[in-house]
Amino acid sequence: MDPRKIKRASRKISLVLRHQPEAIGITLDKNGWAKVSELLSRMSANGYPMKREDLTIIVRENDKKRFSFSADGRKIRANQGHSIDVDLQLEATPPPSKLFHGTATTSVESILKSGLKPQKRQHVHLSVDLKTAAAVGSRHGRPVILEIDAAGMARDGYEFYCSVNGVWLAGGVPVEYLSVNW
Ligand code: HQG
Repeated sequence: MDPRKIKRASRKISLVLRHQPEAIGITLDKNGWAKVSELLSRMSANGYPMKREDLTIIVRENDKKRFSFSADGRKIRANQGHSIDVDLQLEATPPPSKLFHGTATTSVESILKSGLKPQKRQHVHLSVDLKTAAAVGSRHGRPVILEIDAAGMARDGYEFYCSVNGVWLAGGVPVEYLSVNW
């Protein structure tokens, strides 16, 4: 597969495994896994012809390591970012003392009123560094970075999870733990 096709297929797989498995007629189990054989045949039937080797390249070379195979290689799932209700069985993990969230300037007022909410996804996504947060924020417009007092939240009993591709996840961030890093 040429790099353009890999990128196109990768985007579709991200949509399918995080948000809309029905878009190509597959189902995920309660832990978010799809059968590799089913994904390959349904991707192919929906205009994304691909073989097992192509999927291996997509998983291995994805810029954000968005997908993982199961240990036996028969299943695949997205590592984070779901809007559908799946249980990734992540363990609550003590976070670094500070985490960051990049958003658009237009969302700041609302966030400072009601806190960070997961919106359509299962979790709020937090970054360990400013650079990543800025990249995430710029997807939505002119970026602003919010600093999260993760140590304070953890002390107050809030739980954090770290996805296998290094994105920190939380159920939400109340306003008192947020400051704007203009
Ligand atoms: C905002 C990408 C108003 C929030 C990235 C964000 C990430 C509020 C937007 C991953 C709000 C949701 C997730 C409130 C939150 N009022 N706006 N109270 N609370 N928001 O895309 O974090 O490339 O669902 O700031 O790298 O931008 O897809 O979340 O702007 O890791 O793998 O509501 O997606 O990864 O947007 O991005 P999103 P996100 P991938």
